[in-house]
Amino acid sequence: MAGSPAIGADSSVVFGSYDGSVYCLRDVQSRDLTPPTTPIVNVTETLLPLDEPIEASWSASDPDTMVAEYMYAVGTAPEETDVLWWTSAGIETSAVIDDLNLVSGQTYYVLVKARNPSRRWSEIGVSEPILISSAASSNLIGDIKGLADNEEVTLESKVVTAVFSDCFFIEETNRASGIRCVEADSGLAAGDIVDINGILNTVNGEKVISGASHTYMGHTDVPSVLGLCGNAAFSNSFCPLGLLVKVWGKVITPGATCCTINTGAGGIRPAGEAVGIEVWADVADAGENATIAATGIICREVVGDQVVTVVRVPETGEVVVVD
Ligand SMILES: [Ca+2]
Repeated sequence: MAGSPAIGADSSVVFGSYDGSVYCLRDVQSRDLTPPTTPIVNVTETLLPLDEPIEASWSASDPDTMVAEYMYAVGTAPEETDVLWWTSAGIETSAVIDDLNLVSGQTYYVLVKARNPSRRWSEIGVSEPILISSAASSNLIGDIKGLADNEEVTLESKVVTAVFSDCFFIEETNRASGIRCVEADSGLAAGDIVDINGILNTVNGEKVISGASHTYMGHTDVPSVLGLCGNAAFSNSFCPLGLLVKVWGKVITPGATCCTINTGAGGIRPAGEAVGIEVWADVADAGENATIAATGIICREVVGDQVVTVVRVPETGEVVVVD
């Protein structure tokens, strides 16, 4: 013989001959011409937080022989292997599939096929769709505000800082970040602790949770008011929108329920934004050039056809004429 014989699939013996041919000897009776059953594929979670591995398990059988190997793959459709190409699991019937570049909001499928000792491959079994959610991956308002619009988001144990008829605002107790929850007539009060679910959106340049629903969890103190001076209200590096703040400024345009103040930031903002900050409150006492201190939520609102930065003063807030 020209070379050592090799043991092939289904116990065949393969060897080369000096006549140039390759011979394969096999017990014809042992050949299993029918493939294993199509694997049943299960995943532990169909709504999976971003950065968590996919945990899948499967089963198949071959009534004539046995399953000699499983392979699994991951794709963005039941027939795709575009995320993870076929990977051998040996005869293991589960895997923790890690290090995939999964994208929140995208749906993925785990595909599994089985072969018997005669190298007959089964049909491909496909899992339920797995939706990747970013919601549970962070409970920080600042992280949530960094997500793309239209994501479903969930936040737990946040403190309500102000309540209005059309919405309310929640904040971290360390005042790092706050956000508007668009739910009318919530019945909540400042200091309530809530869990929130809704859809992240950008409205007037402000990240908000639209279609918000809340679960009341308890009551605590409202976080201390954050003082915002001058340009801080328009900061690019720190987003104050949604926080309970105190601003000081000189009244430029007086009014009964709304006045515009110059906080010292000065000038007309780029992109045609209005000068200064509007204060929405009972400000009838604040005449032109009076200096006021207003405590409320800093946010964005449309006034006329212009988006302006507003401090909305809730009933629990206040406006003080300083000078
Ligand atoms: Ca078979």
